[in-house]
Amino acid sequence: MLIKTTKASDIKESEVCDEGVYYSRRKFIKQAAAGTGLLAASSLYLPTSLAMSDDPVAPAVANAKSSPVVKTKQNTLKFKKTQYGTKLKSTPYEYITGYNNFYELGTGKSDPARNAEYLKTEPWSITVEGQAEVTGKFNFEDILKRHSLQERIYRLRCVEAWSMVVPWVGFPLADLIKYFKPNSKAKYVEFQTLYNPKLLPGQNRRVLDWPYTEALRIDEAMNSLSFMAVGIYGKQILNQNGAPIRLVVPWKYGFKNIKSIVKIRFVEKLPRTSWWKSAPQEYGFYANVNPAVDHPRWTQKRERIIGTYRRRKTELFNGYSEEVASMYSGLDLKKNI
Ligand SMILES: Nc1nc2c(c(=O)[nH]1)N[C@H]1C(S)=C(S)[C@@H](COP(=O)(O)O)O[C@H]1N2
Ligand SMILES: [Mo]
Repeated sequence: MLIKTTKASDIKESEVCDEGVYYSRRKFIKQAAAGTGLLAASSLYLPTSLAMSDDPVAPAVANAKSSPVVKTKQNTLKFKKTQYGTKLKSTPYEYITGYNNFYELGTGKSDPARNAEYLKTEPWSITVEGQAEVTGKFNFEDILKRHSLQERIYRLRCVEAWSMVVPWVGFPLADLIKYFKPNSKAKYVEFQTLYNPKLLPGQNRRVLDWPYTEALRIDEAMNSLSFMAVGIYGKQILNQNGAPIRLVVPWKYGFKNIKSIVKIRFVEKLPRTSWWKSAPQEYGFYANVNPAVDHPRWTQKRERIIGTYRRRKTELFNGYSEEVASMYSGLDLKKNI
């Protein structure tokens, strides 16, 4: 019998980047896309960089360093540490702020950092509408004042099969929602990003049906993991990451984590969210991270770890099953993507 012993220091096989497999998968995507005329259409979809650029990571970070990623008025935040994610290894700041998806600031991974200065976040307000006792327009500062800030280190898994670990600073979404006192008709919470093509020039192209819209079931929104982030690494969140306030739902694919929020609506009917609307067979409403459900054009079993040459196995609910699985006990996760 062959007995294999592994030391804790050994790198897991699943974490080693298999360049051959990775590039051939991309080549396949390119060829398949070219053959069906999908290449042109693919600029409308999320995976443009995955399908079309040769090394999205290196150039993104090189560009980020020469662009104004650090705002002149980037305040340090006061926050308390928590137990969330203390065992995870956070992705370096340059990658978190230099490798982004924020299509309103461009569809390339380094575009949001380069175009960050277009967006002005002062003043900022959030309009709250719908099935709630407290509605109206609220200054961002007034909202912020009601919450004490905490740090949570969460995994972020993009539907494009890459991942990061981000030390967010913010407050629980449940605390924000409680203030507005939603009524029993509030089955979903919808969020909208600012619509202003001058401040978000990517909105001059109809890549998506702007404004970017996302939503959660009310129980998902009230889950203890759901978080509103206003900072990263203890500093005010930069525009490319969704300043001044963005959603973080770590068990779902990245696109649910809507940035630069100006509107929150409590609604009875299932809202039509942006990516779901644009390609429903590829991006569902739930968008729960699930290695057993492949994207129609690539596998979701593994993910590239941004800032390293490693890959890891994707985990169901991005590793947060304990906190969230019970919300989906009656749901067929293969059908409800
Ligand atoms: N308004 C808006 N929010 C958005 C996006 C976007 O294009 N516009 N991209 C989403 C996607 S696909 C991902 S993976 C995350 C990326 O967040 P990060 O750039 O802070 O890592 O933001 C999400 N939120
Ligand atoms: Mo994403």
